[in-house]
Amino acid sequence: MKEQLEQIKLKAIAEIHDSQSSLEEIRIKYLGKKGQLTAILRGMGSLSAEERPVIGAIANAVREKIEEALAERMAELKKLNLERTLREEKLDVTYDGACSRCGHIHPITRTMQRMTEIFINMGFTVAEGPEVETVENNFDALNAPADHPSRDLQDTFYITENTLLRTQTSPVQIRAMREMKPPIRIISPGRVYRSDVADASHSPMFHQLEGLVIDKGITMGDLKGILSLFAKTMFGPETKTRFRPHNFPFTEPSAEVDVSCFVCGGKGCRLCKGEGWMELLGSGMVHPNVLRAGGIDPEVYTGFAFGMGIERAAMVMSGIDDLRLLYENDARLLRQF
Ligand code: 2NL
Repeated sequence: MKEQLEQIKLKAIAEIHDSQSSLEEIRIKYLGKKGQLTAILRGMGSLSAEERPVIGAIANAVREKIEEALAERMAELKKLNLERTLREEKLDVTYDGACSRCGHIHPITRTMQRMTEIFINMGFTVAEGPEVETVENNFDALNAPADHPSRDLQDTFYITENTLLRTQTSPVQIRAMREMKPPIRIISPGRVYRSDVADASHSPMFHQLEGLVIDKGITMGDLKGILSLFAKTMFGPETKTRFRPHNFPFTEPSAEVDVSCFVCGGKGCRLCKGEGWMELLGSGMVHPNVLRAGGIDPEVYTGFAFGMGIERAAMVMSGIDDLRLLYENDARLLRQF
């Protein structure tokens, strides 16, 4: 039995020493309820009274040795594991980050966002609508009679007899008039379409921002105040505005608004072609027929409206002289702004 115990000890210690993990399996194999050492202890009943304590002492010593070896190996494996983790998973916090080039906002989007922000700060909200519109919303409701030249002049993309690609964002305002009650203070930025051949200053798709204010007692003074404040905020506090009489079917009276050139301050330069002024937008008091088409009583309410092109403002502000450059998506151009 002594021999057996000695063998169990040597075998167990050797196994423990060689093991890379699964120490628990080894423990169970020798010291568990059905383990080899436990089996020996169980067999001790057949021993003589003199032998029993001797063998018992040896068996206990063997158990202790095995437990000791297990604890040692456990500590050793833990240390090895930690060393390996430190070696294999080390992180160099001084290493350069992966460098990816950051994109940025397109000049047209940026100009549209800037204009929108200015009007939002003046109490306007943004209204949106479909780009495929009805002829009713795009022309009829805007006081353009069936034979009005504007329908032909604005060479339009018709989808069917009654539907088209909107030529301006005014139909958004018509929809708003029908859905909201005055006071109304909205802007409608978005894409519009006209059947033009693309050149340096024309594109069959471009962007517009229109605005509409309707309430009791709105006058041309409100129009001038809002639009000159917009111009000063957009182009700088020194900016002057000039209101020239004009004619639109949807407004009466109508005015085109020029701003003093923000490059030369009005002296005349290359950008303003020696004029000192740059055309910014069209505007006017909403025509009574348009108010009626929007379900608003022109005897009770008045309003003003305006519309401006976004591309032109984006071009003068970023010094681009050909509209087509804005749509070519050439990264070499876009990266500059
Ligand atoms: C221009 C001129 C303008 C409007 C747009 C408008 C909309 C409604 C009623 C009345 Cl619902 N008017 N819009 C008014 C005046 C001018 O745009 O030259 N845009 C680039």
